[in-house]
Amino acid sequence: MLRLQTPLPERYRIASDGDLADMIGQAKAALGSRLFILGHHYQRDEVMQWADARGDSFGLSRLAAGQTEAEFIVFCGVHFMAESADVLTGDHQRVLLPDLNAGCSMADMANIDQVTEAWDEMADVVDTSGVVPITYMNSSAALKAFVGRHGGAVCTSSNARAVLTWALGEGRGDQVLFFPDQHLGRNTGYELGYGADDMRVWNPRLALGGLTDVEVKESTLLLWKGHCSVHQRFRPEHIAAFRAEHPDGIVMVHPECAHEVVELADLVGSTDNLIRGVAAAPPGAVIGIATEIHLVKRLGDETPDKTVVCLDPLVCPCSTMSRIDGPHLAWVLEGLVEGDVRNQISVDAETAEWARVALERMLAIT
Ligand code: CIZ
Repeated sequence: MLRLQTPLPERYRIASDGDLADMIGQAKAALGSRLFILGHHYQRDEVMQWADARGDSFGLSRLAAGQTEAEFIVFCGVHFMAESADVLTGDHQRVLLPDLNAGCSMADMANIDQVTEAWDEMADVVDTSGVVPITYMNSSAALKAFVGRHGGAVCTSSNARAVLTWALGEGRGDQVLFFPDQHLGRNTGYELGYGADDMRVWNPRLALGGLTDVEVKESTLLLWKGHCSVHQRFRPEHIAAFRAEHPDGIVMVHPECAHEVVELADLVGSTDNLIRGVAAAPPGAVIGIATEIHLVKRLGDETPDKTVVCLDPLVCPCSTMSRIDGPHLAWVLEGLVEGDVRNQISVDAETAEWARVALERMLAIT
């Protein structure tokens, strides 16, 4: 999705790291409790050092909602996260994203027009009152609102199992349309005991998702053809190479990885679960992780008694998350000090209302 970030004035572009640190530190001090900075786990250190709280996308949105005193929430994450924070915070609070180009390629793989079209096409083949739409947290507010309106819910990588169990529970649904990440959907489906024949990929570029009427009718899980560019890079060969070098090593992977990677892991978990997994590993452990590199590096730095390495030797940063940097953070904060609210992310009232319904359903389930 195209979002236009204004080029920064020259003083930010040419500023040294030290100058940027002074600008950010002074603006933060001037704003005091009016400001709360959130840092996603995938953020670079130069930004993370200023965060008042760290977390995953949903954890940070909940933290934002709990910061009722803060007038300005600066979300150092990506666009869909700032939208969720806006949905969950009060009307007196404003959420800002330091760089509007910080999107999420996976979230952009399913848009509201495509999902509405898919739903209408499905309705020609099955009774959609028995289909529960589930969207991963990593999706636009418009998609969260869509699932809210159609009796579905949001899920995160920590609670996908509980949400899918709910969706396919007695009297609720016989089928799930899951978007945008096919891998999280498939890995969770296998965890729940479904087989390959129960799950089919819905390709939004093809009529009826590229499936026959019978395939649509017979699938329990229809998995949107979307993926995370970072997690999809990990391959079984990476795990084989790590295990050859470290026979006692521990392999931890994120459920956005392909199933053939997930089935080789010792621990499969969301960002928060991976962090807990590293903390729980014995001193001296060598841990190979399949997730974003800034998080892997930070885990290594913060647990010096363990060796933490990225399973992909070519390193995989979340390039959109990395757009948030010192110059953009300084520009947004100095704007606030001057009374100029830059890059506010605002979800319209109707979308926010239905997105909140879908988020609240998730909370009620988990
Ligand atoms: O939701 C998030 O923050 C991401 C990107 C993954 C996770 O597992 O928490």
